[in-house]
Amino acid sequence: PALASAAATDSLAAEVARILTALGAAPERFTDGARIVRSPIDGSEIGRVADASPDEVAAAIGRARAAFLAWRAVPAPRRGEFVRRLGEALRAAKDDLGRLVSIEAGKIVSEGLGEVQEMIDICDFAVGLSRQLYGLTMGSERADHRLQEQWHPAGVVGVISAFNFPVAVWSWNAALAFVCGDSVVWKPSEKTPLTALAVSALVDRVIADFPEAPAGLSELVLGARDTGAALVGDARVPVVSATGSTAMGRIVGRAVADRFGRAILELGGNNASIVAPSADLDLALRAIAFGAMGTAGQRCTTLRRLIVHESVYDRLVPRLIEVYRSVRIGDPLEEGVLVGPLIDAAAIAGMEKALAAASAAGGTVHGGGRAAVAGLEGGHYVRPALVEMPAQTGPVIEETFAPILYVLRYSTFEEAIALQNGVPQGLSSSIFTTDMREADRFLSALGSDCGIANVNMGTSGAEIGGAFGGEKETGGGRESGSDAWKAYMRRMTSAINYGSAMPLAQGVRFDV
Ligand code: UN1
Repeated sequence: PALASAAATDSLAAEVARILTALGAAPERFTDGARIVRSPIDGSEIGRVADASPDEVAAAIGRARAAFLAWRAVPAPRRGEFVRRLGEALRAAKDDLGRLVSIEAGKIVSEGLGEVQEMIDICDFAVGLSRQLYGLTMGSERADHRLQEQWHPAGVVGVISAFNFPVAVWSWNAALAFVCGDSVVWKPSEKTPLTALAVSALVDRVIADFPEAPAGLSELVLGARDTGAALVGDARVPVVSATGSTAMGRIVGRAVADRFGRAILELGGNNASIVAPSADLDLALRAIAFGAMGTAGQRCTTLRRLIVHESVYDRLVPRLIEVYRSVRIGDPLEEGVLVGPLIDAAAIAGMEKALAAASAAGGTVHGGGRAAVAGLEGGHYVRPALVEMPAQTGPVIEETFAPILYVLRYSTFEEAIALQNGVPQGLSSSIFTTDMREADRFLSALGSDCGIANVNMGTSGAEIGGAFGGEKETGGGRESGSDAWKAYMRRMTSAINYGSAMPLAQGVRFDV
């Protein structure tokens, strides 16, 4: 085992260096610095990076601000052409970048590639959007008057992203921001700076080849809390989009509000699926397995609570426990493995703590515990856990970023909805049913209180075309598709008088 892990160590670091170099990152950016980057696959060192000091963050914002002043004057469809080229560059880099995501974040290969596909998809969306930044015209109450609104670029957009989608979350924000005429300063998770360096090198090449794109259009600042605080506190950044924990969002939201900036918050989820009496259980089983164990339970959309009708409980839950027992855990780069490592040792500790609390609250735990993977002893592997809970208490109402699925029983639909909505978070939800009335009731104003509510699907794996985000402690922000772009622009309302009289609104008289 000692030899095997030494070999794995060499090969991961070497592969990371090859990919970063191929994508155009300067070697000193990923080999020099005080912060050691490790792969969760085997715990080996795969790079070293330097944190940006507050002064360096301020300088990056200054460059982004100058870039914004030029970029806002470039016609939106030309800005779309820039994003089209970014999408092309991502297509060309998909295999390399996807692999790097897998090595740095520990995702299985298919999910690493899927994450890059999500970046390509949002670029395509943004290209079309660049010709559809529509405002409205409204009928004026005054004769010979016209009312209209326009959407103008907002300025520098700050993006703070998490380790679990180390590159896609940047792209949902950046692709929209670029077509909206904004520049972007990105503070990625300190756990995944290498994928950020790769994307940043790729964008820099697209910028260099695009005559109207100013240097500073896309800035990267590496580091942890202090780096983020310098970005969030700077009044030259009118929009801050932050993805991560509710605790982080509370700090960011307050700091941005304090200077009257706009925060787009995408925070914790505690997503539930309801399995109704009429559900297609074979379909539900597969969807639940992906929702709860995919990305080793480390998506904000991960299925964390399963609310099962008492009439199907004994037909579904034992089968699910069997799937949990047989799922392949191990090296995410290996074909056939479905559950890779957690991001670090702290994540394992968090999972163990939640399982202990669940047991103490009367839960029956199936699975859980560390998983030994031969040759990868330094990695952070666990067995996914399914916990049958007597009630929605203790750790069930918290988000633990690990593969734990709490299972609850219900008897009436109202009870199921109350359980589904009975947590502080409000990101994603779903129902498995073939009863049309029940499905639509779940989607109605009286049903799920989440930003995302699916039918006969799991809670995760959203497409980019819809607005992504959720309510309550999830933060209320929306990113990605639909009209989420409006948060990256400022709205201007104009009244235009094309007559020679000067009537006042509301019939007010002011005759001088
Ligand atoms: C996240 O975990 O922060 O819907 C985002 C999904 C993905 C995005 C997850 N498209 O699961």
